[in-house]
Amino acid sequence: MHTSRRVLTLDEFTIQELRQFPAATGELSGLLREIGLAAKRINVEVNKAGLVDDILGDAGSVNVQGEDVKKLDLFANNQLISVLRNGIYCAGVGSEEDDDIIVFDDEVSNRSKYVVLMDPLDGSSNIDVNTTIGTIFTVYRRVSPLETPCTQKDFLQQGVKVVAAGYVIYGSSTMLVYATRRGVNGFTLDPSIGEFCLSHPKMRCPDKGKIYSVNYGNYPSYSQEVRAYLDACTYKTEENGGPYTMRYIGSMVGDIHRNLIKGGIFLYPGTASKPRGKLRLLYECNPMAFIMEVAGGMATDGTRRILEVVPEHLHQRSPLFLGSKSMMEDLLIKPGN
Ligand code: P6P
Repeated sequence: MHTSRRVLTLDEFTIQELRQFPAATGELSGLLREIGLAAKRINVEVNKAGLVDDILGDAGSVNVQGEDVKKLDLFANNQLISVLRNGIYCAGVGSEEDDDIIVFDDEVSNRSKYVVLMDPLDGSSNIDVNTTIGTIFTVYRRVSPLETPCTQKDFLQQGVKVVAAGYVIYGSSTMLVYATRRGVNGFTLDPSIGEFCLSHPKMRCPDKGKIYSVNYGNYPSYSQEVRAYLDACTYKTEENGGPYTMRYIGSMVGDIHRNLIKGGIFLYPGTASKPRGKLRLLYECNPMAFIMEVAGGMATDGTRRILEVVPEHLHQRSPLFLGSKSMMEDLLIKPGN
């Protein structure tokens, strides 16, 4: 089928955005294109994971989170680090897969004004069962002086300082979704030309929704307030805005992407044994919260805006509640979630 609509590629879109700001240096656009390149390489391996015996399964190591590292985790991590290190727009990386920040510390990288935080392959426990997984990235402007190596402080910034954040979702199609303060835009990978093409311009999260996403297996260990909210969702009827639908695939990129498009709320609350929950603030909660807020939604840790949390260390965790504004406001009126 011939499509008459001229579809912008990611490169064309970032350059078009750049032309809106003649004073811009083009570094952020270039950084986003580099991330897109790494995503295309990761996509090739993700799409054939079941066919290539040396890419499925555990890598035989455990990451800083105490989770079994999958071979695809390492491949994705290495691809992103390699592209960003060999590029000219990034001074260093903080990754879920590495205990400490990775400082590129060469003459060109030290002149770069951005650093990147990432979860190279989120939801990797789903790889072996062919369920949607994702890459999550966050871009910050450095606070350390240019011409010097980046430092820990460049990464331990509040989410309100995020310059750009996005994810790649490896699902029925592969999409790259990213947000700057100008908006959220989604690009679908067209395998016939090997380019991400603008398919979801100016994405907005519907103010209302009927989807709630949570791991009910942890229900007994949630706070009374969270349980009350989940009970309210479960027993919604047509008379009070329901009925709601519970959808949870155990891969936050997939769950949040669906709720971003259809409207809904995603919850990963803390529990009695893990009050800070499971998800990591800097490279999971903050990027998804930034995207959701730019799209008109809300994101909290149950008591305050996620983007205002002051990070203390690279891998700290946080409870996460985010999604449609009206659903979040229903949740927020419950004190101390
Ligand atoms: P649980 C995947 O491991 C992940 O980090 C997120 O993608 C996902 O939302 C969450 O953990 C699922 O955790 O405890 O419900 O299996």
